[in-house]
Amino acid sequence: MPANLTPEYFKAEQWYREASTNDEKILAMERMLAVIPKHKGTDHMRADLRRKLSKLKEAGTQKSAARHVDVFHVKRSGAGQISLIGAPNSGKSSIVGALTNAKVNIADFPFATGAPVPGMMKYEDIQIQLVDTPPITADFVSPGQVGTYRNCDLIVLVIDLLQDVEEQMSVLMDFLESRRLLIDRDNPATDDSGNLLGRKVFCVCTKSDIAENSAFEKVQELLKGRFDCIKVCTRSADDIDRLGKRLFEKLEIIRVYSKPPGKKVDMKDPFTLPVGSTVLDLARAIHKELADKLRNARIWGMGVYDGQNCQQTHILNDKDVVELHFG
Ligand SMILES: Nc1nc2c(ncn2[C@@H]2O[C@H](COP(=O)(O)OP(=O)(O)OP(=O)(O)O)[C@@H](O)[C@H]2O)c(=O)[nH]1
Ligand SMILES: [Mg+2]
Repeated sequence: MPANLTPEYFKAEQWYREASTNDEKILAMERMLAVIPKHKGTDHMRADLRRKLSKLKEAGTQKSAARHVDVFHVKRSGAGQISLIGAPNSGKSSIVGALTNAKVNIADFPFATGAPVPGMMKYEDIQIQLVDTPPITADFVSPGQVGTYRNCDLIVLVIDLLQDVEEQMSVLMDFLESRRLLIDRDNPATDDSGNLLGRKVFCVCTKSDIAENSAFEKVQELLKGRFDCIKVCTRSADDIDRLGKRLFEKLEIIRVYSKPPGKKVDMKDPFTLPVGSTVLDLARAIHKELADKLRNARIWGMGVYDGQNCQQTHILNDKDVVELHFG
């Protein structure tokens, strides 16, 4: 009996083929099993997939002596990690080069970048990590590249306004969707440990200095408000400043300055926490065990009067100064 495999299945199979880590292979194979048509013609295939999946899971629990270096796993640094995705020549390296000190290769030919290149962007008093990546096309994705996106906090979709925007959007969205890198609020995909597979996405359109405005309008139309989108010229200092600020906002983090009771606040080295974090979350970030002894806090900042006494559940704002009191 024919297996009648679907395009969705083939995409999951491609995800499996290009996965370089055991965890990513497990995710892809689970997806293959979830979307494979279930009838007599696929009985053998499904049994085979289940066998391979349990082998992968077994291998995942054993400590492997021979560790291979995965160039697509970029060690996190700073207050957040942002990875770029885009077509060849779309301006990814130009963005990372303009915002960070990374030694990127900017070139007027496609496939100039062959491996991820991280760099640090200074935003006011914190550092944010940006990761330049090789391009993605309909026919080519570097093996292991999916891992770079799985590891980050925010994916920046780079769209070149001089190339066919519909084609770029379709290739990139297809990649993100089929690897479960998009957040589905109604049905959030997670791994076995409950970690979310989807990532936040922000869209940056390049070459606004020479492109027609209609290209940007087309991108907005295609996005249908799904993600925010801005257009930039990567050679304009004003645009680059504006982009840095938007990237910080899109990470959805706050900076909080801890002040020891009776002492001056150190405004140099803030803690960074997700938006929505409470006084208790801050205490946990500072010291897990001390957090149990947290009594209350005094806060200077937005929405409170200076030195206001606040409970553990009080939600902090960006740039709050917090004095924690332990009992
Ligand atoms: N006019 C103009 N040119 C740009 C802009 N951004 C990038 N470029 C040019 O576009 C070309 C490609 O830029 P890169 O940053 O190397 O593109 P990439 O996406 O890293 O390319 P790959 O590594 O091959 O995927 C270079 O010649 C850049 O100078 C822009 O905003 N305006
Ligand atoms: Mg590049």
